[in-house]
Amino acid sequence: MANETNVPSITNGFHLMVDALKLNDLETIYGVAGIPVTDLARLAQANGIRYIGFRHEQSAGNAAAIAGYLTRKPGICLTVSAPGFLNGMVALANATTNGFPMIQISGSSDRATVDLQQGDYEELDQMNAAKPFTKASYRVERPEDIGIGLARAIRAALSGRPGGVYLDVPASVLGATLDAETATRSLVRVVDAAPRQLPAQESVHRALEVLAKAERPLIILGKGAAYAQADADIRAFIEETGIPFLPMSMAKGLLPDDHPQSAAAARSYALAQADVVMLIGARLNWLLGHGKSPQWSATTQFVQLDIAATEIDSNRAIAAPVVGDIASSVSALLATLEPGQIRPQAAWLKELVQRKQHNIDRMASHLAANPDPMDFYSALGAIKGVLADKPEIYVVNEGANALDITRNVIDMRLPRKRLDSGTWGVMGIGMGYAIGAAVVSGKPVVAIEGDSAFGFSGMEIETICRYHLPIVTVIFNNGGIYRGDDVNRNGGADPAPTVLMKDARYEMLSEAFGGVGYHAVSPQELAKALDDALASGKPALINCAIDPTAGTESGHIGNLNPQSSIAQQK
Ligand code: OXT
Ligand code: ADP
Ligand code: MG
Repeated sequence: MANETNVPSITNGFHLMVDALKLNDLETIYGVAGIPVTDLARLAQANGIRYIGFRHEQSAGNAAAIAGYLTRKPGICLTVSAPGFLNGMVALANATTNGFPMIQISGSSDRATVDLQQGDYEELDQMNAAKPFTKASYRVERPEDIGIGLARAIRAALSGRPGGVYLDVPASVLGATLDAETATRSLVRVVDAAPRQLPAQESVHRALEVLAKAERPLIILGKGAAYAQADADIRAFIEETGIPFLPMSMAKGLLPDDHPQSAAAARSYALAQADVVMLIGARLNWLLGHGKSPQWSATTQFVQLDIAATEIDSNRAIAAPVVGDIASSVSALLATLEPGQIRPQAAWLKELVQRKQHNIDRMASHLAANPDPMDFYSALGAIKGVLADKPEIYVVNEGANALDITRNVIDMRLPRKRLDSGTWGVMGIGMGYAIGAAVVSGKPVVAIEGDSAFGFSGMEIETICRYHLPIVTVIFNNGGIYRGDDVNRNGGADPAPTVLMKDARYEMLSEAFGGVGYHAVSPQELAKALDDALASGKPALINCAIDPTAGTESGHIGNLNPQSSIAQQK
């Protein structure tokens, strides 16, 4: 547009990027400022985008990723070049692995110098470095391509199976000027970034026919089902068919954990004995033993609902694939289902109830024991009591024992409230996920962290305090990775590889930044601290002293941990 003196008004890449983000309703950036994106962060903030500044790009990326999962809009992470880019990459790769929509935008150094490897400041061919870890990796080389570049990134992140996308923006492009009219015309508002994908009707009939023949059917709900936000239809299908369901960890709460059809407390029995299993947004990966022996029967038949056609037959033959988006697929199944068409055998339901009761009794006795020092169960019993009437609270969770035992003890009653280590079993998501969840929802978050797990993102306590976020971090301090009692096998003074500082006063970290710190050595102290912290709505950290001998090596996945004969002899 021409101004009054008829000189075209000028804009630049910084402004265009901000305009492009706003045009697509991307209202929050999670990042770390520095050359060449400092002014981008400033300008975004000045123009009404919320900018959350982190201490490390990995946490910024994790916050963006979980924001993407919760909102179904790509979370935006902003980083500087080479090392900042790489720090964010772990989160971007993790987002891709988990199917969370996220876009990492990184500034980059001078193209000509980088490509001739002439040693630029923070030199790296970032676009190509990102390719193996992302759904898509693009570079914008001209300011007038910022709009289309962001549009491509949004569509790639959201359509089909969601994932992480990298968008490279060289410093020269950010600073480059162009006339405002060309700039405005270059912007793209993405229409229907994740179009519905209707399943073929014959696939719906086939799935129902396979389920109708089942005597011992089981539905497994994964985080794809949670992401789909088709909560009411999924529940209706499960309740109308009467099929027992097993939630994967981030699908807990899609139906409440205390729902009578939940088979969570009879997990291995349900997997081994089911004759037809319907996977809804869950991959047959390591978390499900690849669908193979010894966890599974060789004769089990599968129905699988997934948006990614290539997921079908990934590990086992799938008798009835339903390829489509879960909301459309479940709605088609419900519309096609005839009354009484699917009926699990009464004996199957009875067996599951008995199995569940056995494990529930075992859990109850763990929870009733009140050892001194606290073990994971007694600490979690206290937390369970406090959270019982607060289903809206997000639970972020990582660690080994701290992860596995929390998953089983803390019931979830609302969808998408449990956020955890996910498909990679990764440590380091804790504070980033907690911040992302608090920022997008404004709701309180309780992050239940192993002491090792916490260390990967612990400095973000400062970020939590700086933004006054309602996050209570609970550290299960057993003085180590898995346990705190291992010994140096050469008898020297150095601690063993898995040992951390036993009496670390993590609560002082919170106090250092103006948050509240608590040190809890009994379930009563823990419950009171958590109650008080949640009531205050302020950032807090509760350091829980856990018996260093309470955990097991690798938590519930010790079977995946190769052990050397040398270690066993000692
Ligand atoms: O089937 P059965 O009959 O056995 O019954 C099951 C359920 O039905 C039953 N159950 C219940 N009973 C009663 N009531 C209720 N409500 C109930 N609910 C369930 O309980 C049993 C067991 O249930 P579960 O656990 O679901 O069943 P199972 O068969 O074990 O499930 C298999 C899995 C695989 C699905 C499940 O175990 C699972 O989801 N596991 C996830 C495991 C995982 O991801 N672990 C994290 C990685 S471990 C390791 O890699 C770590 N590292 C290395 C590292 C990583 N990861 N990342 C990076 C970047 N660097 C390094 C590190 C450093 S962990 C770690 C730190 C550890 O130290 P911390 O200090 O942080 O933590 P602590 O261990 O606390 O010290
Ligand atoms: P979990 O770890 O909970 O078992 P996974 O991450 O392994 O879950 O699997 C999630 C699956 O859900 C992926 O295969 C992904 O393609 C699929 N998915 C994600 N979103 C949708 C959707 N909206 N519709 C259909 N499938 C989806
Ligand atoms: Mg520990």
